[in-house]
Amino acid sequence: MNREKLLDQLKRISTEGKGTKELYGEISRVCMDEIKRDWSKKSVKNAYYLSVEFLMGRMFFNNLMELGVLNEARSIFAEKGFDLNRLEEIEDAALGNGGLGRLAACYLDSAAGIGVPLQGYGIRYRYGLFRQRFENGFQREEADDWLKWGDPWSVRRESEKREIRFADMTVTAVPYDMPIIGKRINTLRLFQAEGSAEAEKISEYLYPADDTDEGKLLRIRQEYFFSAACVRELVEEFVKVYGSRFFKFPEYHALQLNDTHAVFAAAEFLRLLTQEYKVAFGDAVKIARKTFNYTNHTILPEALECWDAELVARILPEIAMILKRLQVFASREWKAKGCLVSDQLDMSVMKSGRFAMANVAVFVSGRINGVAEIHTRIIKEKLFAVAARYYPDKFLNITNGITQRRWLMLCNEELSALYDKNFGRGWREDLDLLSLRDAFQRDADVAEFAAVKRIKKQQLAEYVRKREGIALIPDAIYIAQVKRLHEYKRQLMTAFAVLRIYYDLKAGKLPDFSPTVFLFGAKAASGYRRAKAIIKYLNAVAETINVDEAVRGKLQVVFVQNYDVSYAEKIVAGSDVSLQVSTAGFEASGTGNMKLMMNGAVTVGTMDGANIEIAERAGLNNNYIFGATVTELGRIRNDYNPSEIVQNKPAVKRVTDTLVNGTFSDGGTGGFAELHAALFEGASWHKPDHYFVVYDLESYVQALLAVNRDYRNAESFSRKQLMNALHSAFFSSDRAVKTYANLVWGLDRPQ
Ligand code: 26Q
Repeated sequence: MNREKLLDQLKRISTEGKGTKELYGEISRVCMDEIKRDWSKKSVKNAYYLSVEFLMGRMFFNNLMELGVLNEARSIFAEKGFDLNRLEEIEDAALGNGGLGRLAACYLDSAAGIGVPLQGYGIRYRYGLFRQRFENGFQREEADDWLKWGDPWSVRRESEKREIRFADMTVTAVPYDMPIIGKRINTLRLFQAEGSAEAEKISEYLYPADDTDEGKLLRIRQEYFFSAACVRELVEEFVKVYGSRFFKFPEYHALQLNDTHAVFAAAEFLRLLTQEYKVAFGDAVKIARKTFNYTNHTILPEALECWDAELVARILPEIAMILKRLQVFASREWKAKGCLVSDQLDMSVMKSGRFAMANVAVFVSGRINGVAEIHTRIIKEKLFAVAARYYPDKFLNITNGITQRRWLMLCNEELSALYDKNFGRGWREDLDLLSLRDAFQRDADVAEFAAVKRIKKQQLAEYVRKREGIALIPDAIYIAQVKRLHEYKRQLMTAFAVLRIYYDLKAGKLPDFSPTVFLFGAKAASGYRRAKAIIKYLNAVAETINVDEAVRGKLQVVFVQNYDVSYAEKIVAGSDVSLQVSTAGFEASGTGNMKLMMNGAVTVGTMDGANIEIAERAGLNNNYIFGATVTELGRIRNDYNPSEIVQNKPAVKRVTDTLVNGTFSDGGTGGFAELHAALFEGASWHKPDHYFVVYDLESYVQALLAVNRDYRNAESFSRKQLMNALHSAFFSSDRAVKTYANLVWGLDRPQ
């Protein structure tokens, strides 16, 4: 990379009479010209990350940072009278819903950063995740027209397009390549669907749900579309060089299936090999097992994909045939292993007329991983218990990670500079250096850290003022719960806890209460009624508290609109406390918890997902763990009766009653009553309070009050925060990607 030349080119850009969009395009294009010169050729062996979601966020600042010109570019354009921060207006590339999509982005970033040849394959949606605003406290969704800013960071590869055939139409898959910059420049290849109006629908919208049980034709088309485009490309390129010596294929390719959303890739692979290249079915399966690997991200039954076999057969007859043949093949293998009939049924590829995509993934994959210790244990002992008995060597854990480049270096330049001063710059590539030296733990160091946190809090407050027009209480404890809205994540429980605190404050029961701001950010899937009702409820609670003179300056609740990657960058840097309060056993890992930890927030959380590993590494005394464990919930589940609890605990009843006693209005939608019914009567197939909100509420309130008490001793609280930041190395996605490279992709030798 010729940095000097790039800087020279940047200096030559004139800002005269140009708007944000124009300058964005121009600066990006100058960078792209330089990148194109260095864009890495594929390695001998490559790993491929297949995902329907890549939640990249804003590319601009990250790319300039990776090119090593961000600070200089800021000065260059400041001199010309243009504040580069104005480009913060630019929309994020939000081609993902939440955790799973952002994880894919972090892994691409880390792989490039540490020199692992990992290429991403996905869909170039015309519209990403909807933009959210609140109207009277209700969520309103607007189309995310991210391309209105142009797409200067992609290159269309016209000559590499391919035809993808469905029974009822043929679709052209046109690749767009985005450079992923680091030690290597890898590629994120996103396919756009072109052809008839029907064909183009395939890449029009991202499915805006982070779980669903609906068998949707369009979703199947999307999944097959990009999976097939990817596999066809890899197989055809391979054949050009090696002919049909497919047993060599795994020597050059490792494919990672980001949940079951890309499992059609394996089916297409089997179809191609057996039908177009006449490989025997058994051999094809053998090769697939050395090529494909599967990461499971959720155990929620409603998120486990099962596609109606007839439906699949209607648009993809050959794929349906292949899956049926796989079922026959699998049965034979199981019989030979002496599997019980009930076990065979459990592992079946096809069950009651539906394809169980997770079972397909388990059968055809060489390696299967969960995303945190507890989650891997649960998939091995529950979800895939039978398969784990017959194929124990397939399963392993790889706890998730996040990239410190975006989630520390980019979003917290101040903390990064402080680390540079004390540790030298080496920590940027090896976060372990932060915890090796005890030196950075003197009182003076804690004070310096606290000073940085104060600055980040002010910046966050300023950002919220600009975006929401709300002034946060300065110097309050900033407590954040930012993540997708889902019942199992229990934002409703936080609303109840906040109400409890509010009532106690008003009653004078909390005389030494330190001023506190609760910050929420969350989008609800458009069809998820109860999630939307929770948003309305939280906004109603906020409205009541924020206008009450009795708690002014003491307690504030702010629900920000359109929480996205760019918003997250401000919130993770400027928060004191991270809320990670999912029902034990439900959050596979969580990654927001890691981002907040890395920036020195303490966690108030349950023993769930990666929280357990966070508390283990940062120290239990530096975090606030509360609530029922998986074991405890297992024990009480059958006899659990939330109505009994509220009968004995008037303070709990008082807050849950506000859903139905007119304290707050849901605008006549019935949404609040529905939430109440879900808690005390049950909803859909769930028993009352399926997520144990009522059960854990009391200990949650106590944990929040403990934080509040501890915060009074500013020095010792800052020290807890710093201990979290310094021990976050394990949660770097550099570590996670290295583990995949070594244990899964066979990329342990330098390529
Ligand atoms: C499936 C079928 C049809 C339509 C949509 C879907 C669908 C879409 C998205 C199912 C699931 C998802 C997303 C799941 C997800 O984000 N899981 C999260 O993954 C993170 C990364 O591993 C974990 O940290 C989180 O704990 C987990 O919830």
